[in-house]
Amino acid sequence: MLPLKWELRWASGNLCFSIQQKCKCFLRKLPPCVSDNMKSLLLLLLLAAFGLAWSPYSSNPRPLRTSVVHLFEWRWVDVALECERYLAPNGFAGVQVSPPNENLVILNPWRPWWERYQPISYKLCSRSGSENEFRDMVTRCNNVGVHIYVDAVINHMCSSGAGSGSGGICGSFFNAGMRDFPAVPYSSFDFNDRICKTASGDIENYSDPIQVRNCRLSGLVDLAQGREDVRSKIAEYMNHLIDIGVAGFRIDAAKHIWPEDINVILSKVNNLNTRWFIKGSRPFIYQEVIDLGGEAVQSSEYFRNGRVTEFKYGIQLGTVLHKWNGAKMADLKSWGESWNMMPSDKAIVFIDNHDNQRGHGAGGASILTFWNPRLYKMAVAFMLAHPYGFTRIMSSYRWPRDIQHGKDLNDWVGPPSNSDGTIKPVEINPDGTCGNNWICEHRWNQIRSMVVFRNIVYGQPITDWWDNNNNQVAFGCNGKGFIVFNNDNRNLSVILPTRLPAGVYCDVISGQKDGSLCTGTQVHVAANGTARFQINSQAEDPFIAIHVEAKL
Ligand code: AAO
Repeated sequence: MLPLKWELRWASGNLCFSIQQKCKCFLRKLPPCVSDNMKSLLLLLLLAAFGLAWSPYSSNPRPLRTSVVHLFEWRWVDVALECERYLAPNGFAGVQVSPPNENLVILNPWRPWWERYQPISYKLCSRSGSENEFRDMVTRCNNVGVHIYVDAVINHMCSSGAGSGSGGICGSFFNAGMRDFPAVPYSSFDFNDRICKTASGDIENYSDPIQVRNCRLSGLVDLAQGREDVRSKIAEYMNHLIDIGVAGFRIDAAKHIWPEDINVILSKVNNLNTRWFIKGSRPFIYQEVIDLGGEAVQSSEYFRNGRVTEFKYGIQLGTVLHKWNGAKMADLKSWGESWNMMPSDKAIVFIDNHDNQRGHGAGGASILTFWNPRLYKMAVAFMLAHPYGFTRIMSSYRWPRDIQHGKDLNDWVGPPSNSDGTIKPVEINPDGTCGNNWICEHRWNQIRSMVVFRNIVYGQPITDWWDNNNNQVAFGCNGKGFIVFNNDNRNLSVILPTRLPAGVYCDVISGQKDGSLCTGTQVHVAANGTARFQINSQAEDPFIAIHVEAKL
């Protein structure tokens, strides 16, 4: 049975409980003398009294945090600092970190990012840092209310052709040919070689669901999750992370694991650590299943275990913003399930991920990334303003792209690193941007502001949709916020109903509210709730967003 979608939160001084998106407020307008600490305490007591806890579908009952950021290839020491100095103050719910377990060191090509998807053991030891550094990060992030989600590579170990030796990043011995990983330990019995029926031993045909689960993904030795000892070893690894304080998992290559096996493994996984989480809370689970339609394996097979990646989201939204195949933003009026996407409460959504931003996985040319910042910011803003799905923001590093015949020859290049292979720190420039080739999309003002916007409008339906039947669109969030886009080649000037209380609002895209001033554009909402919006088609950021907390 699926849990009800509920939420308890403070909204403009009222304590509100919403269930299935219907909102009821009580304890109306607490006097200003009730401090924020008192409010937090009251909220916690109420949560405990109701016995409400986390589920595999909801990452975070903390009311005001709704998005996670993937800090791809960051070191644990940098993630810890980022939680404290940036993510907590700006309302991020959590961080997806790169796989923390020991992987094969690959020198040819030189330390590709994807070596981390070739496990050698479940020791917490990687280019991002040691177990002690990992523990310190989880503690410090949890202490400021930012939770850590681990990328769990549990479908396979390293490449079958990786040879043998002590080539794990922490020196663990392995013999890939013999399927021997003594540091776990796994032996040849723990792999699917006997039951895979393809000639090569690899997945050869995605129309056959059996080989997709029982054969090797790109030559990676395929664990037999149907076996009790394999299930227990994986659960032991996940429980080690949960004991440390991790809040959930991205299940890598979930498509290649039988959904029943994931279900049994998760049944062996403990509740979250009560040092930070309400007793009985379950880990937040999101499974990486690429289902664009037309293949044997379907996302819906995995819904009982938790959320699933919705890869159609970034592909379709990218196509619309590029205006390809006659697509236009006005079409987004029906954005959501009717675009052939999974139910909103099962979906984890993103504009790009670490694979498809460089041509891996699925997506193709329509995927927007930081390389195309103008459209990318619009896409991320649309995603964060729209209620569909649980949102994940990508945070990348720059690499020397070398695109030939549509393929990036440098798609393998690992994170900014020193000549000995150690990852470079994320330097923060005086203006808040990142140095050392870290892109830090999550720190771009427009994206950061929209993360806050989503927290403020969360749970509200879309209201007052408007479009010009082309690429100028606008919509409200039931009186909590309003957003307007101009992706046309002509200027926009229009008066629209917003449902916002009358007053002067700061556009949080061109600037922000700073005390009693706006650092960017001002929007005047009249007594009847309407406002004039003007957006030049050549503007660097041709969109405007206002919300109730950006009112002067
Ligand atoms: C590396 C080398 C390989 C080598 C291997 C072993 O690159 O040449 O054989 O080592 O030595 C990452 C990298 C891989 C890397 C691997 C291990 O991306 O390049 O291999 O680490 O180091 C499938 C899976 C999906 C997977 C994706 C990459 O279903 O789970 O491939 N993503 C995750 C991670 C990823 C990681 C792994 C899994 C492995 O996010 O970072 O790999 O841990 C179809 C299928 C998809 C399939 C794609 C790609 O997609 O539907 O399921 O994804 O093909 O094979 C259209 C179609 C679409 C199709 C797509 C591509 O868009 O509509 O369905 O075309 O054909």
